[in-house]
Amino acid sequence: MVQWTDSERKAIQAIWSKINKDAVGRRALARCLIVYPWTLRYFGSFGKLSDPASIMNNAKVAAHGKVVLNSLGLAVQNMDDIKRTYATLSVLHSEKLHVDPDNFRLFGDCLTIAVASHLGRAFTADIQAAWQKFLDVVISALGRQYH
Ligand code: HNI
Repeated sequence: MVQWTDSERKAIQAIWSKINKDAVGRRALARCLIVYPWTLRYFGSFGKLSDPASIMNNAKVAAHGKVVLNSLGLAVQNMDDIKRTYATLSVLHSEKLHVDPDNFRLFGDCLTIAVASHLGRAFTADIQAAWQKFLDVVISALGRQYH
């Protein structure tokens, strides 16, 4: 099981309480779709995503970014059991959505950039260290049911 220090727990809770989840979710997902365009293939039902502006302004991207951030909120609330928190979601991404798990890391990088630009100077290196550890655990849990 992953061990968390008190300061790591505090850092994750602090990040979570400070960010605007809807804005960060939308920006992170939009950035992922723009920077790594092969990820667009999973969102064929989202309508027009043909250029950066339409991706940024797509209401379904915004709604889905919110869904993903709400889901990450569950991990924040269950830091000691992230693996089980994401067991069903991992099966869904693997068996139904057929999302290549490498994309979780790419999305994670976009999320870190969105969080960093939202928090500015408050996103210090030690806060980032805790955040990266948290993301690693999330990404590993989401990839667990792949075989
Ligand atoms: Ni993901 C649906 C959570 C990364 C493609 N995804 C979901 C849902 C949640 C979720 C929650 C809704 C499930 C349901 O309806 O029961 N996704 C997460 C999380 C991460 C993540 C927490 C990473 C931190 N998903 C990704 C990535 C991709 C992705 C990186 C593809 C590049 N996800 C999808 C697709 C759907 C989806 C596609 C279905 C969307 C829809 O509405 O049709």
